[in-house]
Amino acid sequence: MMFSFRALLLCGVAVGLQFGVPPQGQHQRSGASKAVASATAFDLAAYMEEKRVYTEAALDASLSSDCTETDLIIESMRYSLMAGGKRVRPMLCFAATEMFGGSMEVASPTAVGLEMIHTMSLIHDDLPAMDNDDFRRGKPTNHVLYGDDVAILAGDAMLSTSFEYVAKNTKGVPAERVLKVLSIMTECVGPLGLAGGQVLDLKSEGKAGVGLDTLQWIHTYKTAALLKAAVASGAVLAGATDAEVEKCITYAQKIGLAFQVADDILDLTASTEDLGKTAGKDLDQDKTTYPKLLGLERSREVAQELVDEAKEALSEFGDRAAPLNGLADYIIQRKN
Ligand code: GRG
Repeated sequence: MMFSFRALLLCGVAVGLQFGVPPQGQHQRSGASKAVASATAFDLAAYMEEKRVYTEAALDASLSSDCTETDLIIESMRYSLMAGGKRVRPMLCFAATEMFGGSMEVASPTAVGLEMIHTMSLIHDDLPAMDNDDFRRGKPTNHVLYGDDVAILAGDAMLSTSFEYVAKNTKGVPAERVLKVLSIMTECVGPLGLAGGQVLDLKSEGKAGVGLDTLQWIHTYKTAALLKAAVASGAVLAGATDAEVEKCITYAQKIGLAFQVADDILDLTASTEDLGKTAGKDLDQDKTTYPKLLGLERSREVAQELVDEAKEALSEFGDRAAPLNGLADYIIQRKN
C-alpha cells in the first residue's frame, strides 16, 4: 500500500516536474493503481493553467468599489485577493463539479467565494496577534500596507462577501443546492473549521507534549476543512448523490492533511523566496509539526500514503477522477 516519496524520487518521477504529474507507466502499485494510471495520462499542467486563468478573471470581476467611501476597504480586499496564490481551492471545486458533469460557469461563484474565505484566513493569520508575518504570496502582508485595523476589517468584509457572492451569483441550479453549498462554506469557517483549528494551533505553540492526535485535529480543521468544502460544494452543485459527496469528502480530508504535511516539510526545506512567505517560521514559533514528530523522511511517506488513500476513495469514478487525482499529486509535490 505504501509507496515512499524517496522511491518516487528514485524512479525520477518527481524530478523536474513542476506540476507533479508522473510520466506514464511509472507507477506499478495495485489498489489505487487505476486512479493513478488515469492521472498519468492526463495533462495536469494544462488543466491547472486553464483553471488558474479562469479563476483569476472571475476573482478580478468579483470585487469593485461602488462609491468613494468604500475605495479603501475594497482596495485592501483586492490587494490580497489578487496577490497571486496557487488557487488550489477553486481548482478543487471545478475538478469535483466536472467529475459529476457540472459546469465551471455554475461553480464559478462558489470557487470565488472559497478563494475569498481562504484569502480572509491568510490576512488574519498574518496579523501580529496571530502568526505575525509581513510577507505573503511574495508581497508585503495586508496589515503591513493598510494597518491592522483595515486588515482585520478587510478580512471580515471578505468573509461576508464570500457568502453574499455565492448567494447572489449562482445560477442554473436548484436553490436547495445553493443553500447546501452555503451551509458547507459557513461550517468550514467556524469552531469545527478554520477558526477552531487556528485557536488550537495558537494555543499549542511552545507547549510540550502536543502529539499526533492533536496535530491531526488542528489540521483537519485549520487546513483540510476548506479543501473539503471546495470539493464537496463542487460535487453538490453538480447534483452528486450523498454517497458520492461522502467519497469526495474522504478524498478531501486525506489531501487536506497531506497538504499540511507538505506545508510543514516546505517550511523546513524551502527558501523564503521560493515559498513567497517566511520560511522556517514553525521552528521560530516552536510549533509542533509533522517533521518534528515524525522526521522528514517519515513525513514524506505519510504525505504519500494520504494521497494514495485519497485516490482510493475516488476509485469508482475511474478516469473522471483524473483531475482530482492529479491535484492530489500536485499538493505533495509542489514547491511552494
Ligand atoms: C476569522 C473566522 C475567522 C477565521 C480565520 C486565521 C484563521 C481563522 C485561520 C488560519 C487558517 C490558515 C491560514 C491555515 C493555513 C492553511 C494553509 C496551508 C495555507 C496556505 O495555502 P496555499 O499554499 O496558499 O494554498 P496560496 O497563497 O497558494 O493560496
